[in-house]
Amino acid sequence: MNEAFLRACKGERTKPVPVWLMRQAGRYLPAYQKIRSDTDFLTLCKTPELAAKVTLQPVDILGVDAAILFSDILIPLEGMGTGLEFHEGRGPVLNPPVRTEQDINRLRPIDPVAHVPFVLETIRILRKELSDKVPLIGFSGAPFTLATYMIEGGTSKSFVYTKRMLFETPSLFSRLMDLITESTLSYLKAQVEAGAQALQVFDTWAGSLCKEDYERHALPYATRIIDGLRDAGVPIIYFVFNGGHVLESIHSSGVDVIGLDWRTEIETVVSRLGPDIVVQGNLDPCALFLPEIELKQRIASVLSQGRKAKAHIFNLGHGILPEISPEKAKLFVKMVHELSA
Ligand code: 1CP
Repeated sequence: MNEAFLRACKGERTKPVPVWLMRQAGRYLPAYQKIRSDTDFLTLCKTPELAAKVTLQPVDILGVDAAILFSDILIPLEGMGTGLEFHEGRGPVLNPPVRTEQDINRLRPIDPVAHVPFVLETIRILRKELSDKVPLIGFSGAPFTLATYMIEGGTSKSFVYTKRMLFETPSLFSRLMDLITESTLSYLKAQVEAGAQALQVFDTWAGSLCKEDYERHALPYATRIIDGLRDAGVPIIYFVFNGGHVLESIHSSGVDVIGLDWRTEIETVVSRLGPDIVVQGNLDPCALFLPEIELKQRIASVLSQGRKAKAHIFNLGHGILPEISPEKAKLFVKMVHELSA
């Protein structure tokens, strides 16, 4: 088994530098599109054989150094009692949204074995299929990001209902956050028990908070998850999208690996947090539109900055876009490997 990814997570400098892509299973791959053409997204997530199959596609096609479970951060919310639908072109809809005390009262903590057995079964299938290949990453949303979907009822740009609850009725907000945190913790523990070898916690929308609010309303809950998984024995990656203004706070969570979007250069991160950090990232996903020579220069630049940290896992700064060709994604992985060999 190729252990480069796990070794880098533990702070070891590796040659070559391991690479995987956020959203590496998805619409940019014709093999994924083929399965999606007659299976809706939720059915795909809930059918272990199919979810395992699409998880393996980028491993076989691109040659990445890690697999990430095919699921979605919103899947466990349905287990907690919210409605969940995915509408083509409009994204996720959680109906009715969670905005009042009565709404919170209808929710329950997740019981992973009862509510999301298909996720655990997908992980078990994958560990068998991946045994001689690459490690498997499990994941969840971070509590703040999950709360935004519950409270807004879907995706949002301004997070007005979330911020309104957090400012107007902070005790209600913290009650919801406590419930999501406990559920996320048991959800991630169940993933590790089923076989996940590393975990990534996605805080996609926490960057919409200023530092003070991030430290009060998002970080403590993410930290509780990181602390609560200490004994599980797997490395944790915490990815805050658009989190350049809260790097010091993220670092204070004690997380093993800091996931970075493309806005903050790794050398800046190292100068702010010191060289004793493990980083993951952080090429702009749109850089895959560059001609080959310039793409190579960008990758070389990220790699040379990564050498200033204790260890580096290469990734994009956010999910790969559906518009990218599989050939270009494959070239990207090859370039990272060759330039860091
Ligand atoms: O086939 C389709 O059209 C569905 C598109 C799709 C896919 C492929 C969605 C809907 N989710 C996923 C899979 C997914 N989502 C993975 C699988 C593993 C992999 O990386 O290959 C992961 C890790 C996620 C995580 C996820 N879902 C995040 C966090 C990461 C990020 O992108 O910041 C978020 C915010 C979501 C919510 C979500 N899922 C899907 C949509 C359209 C959205 C909404 C995004 C938004 O609110 O703007």
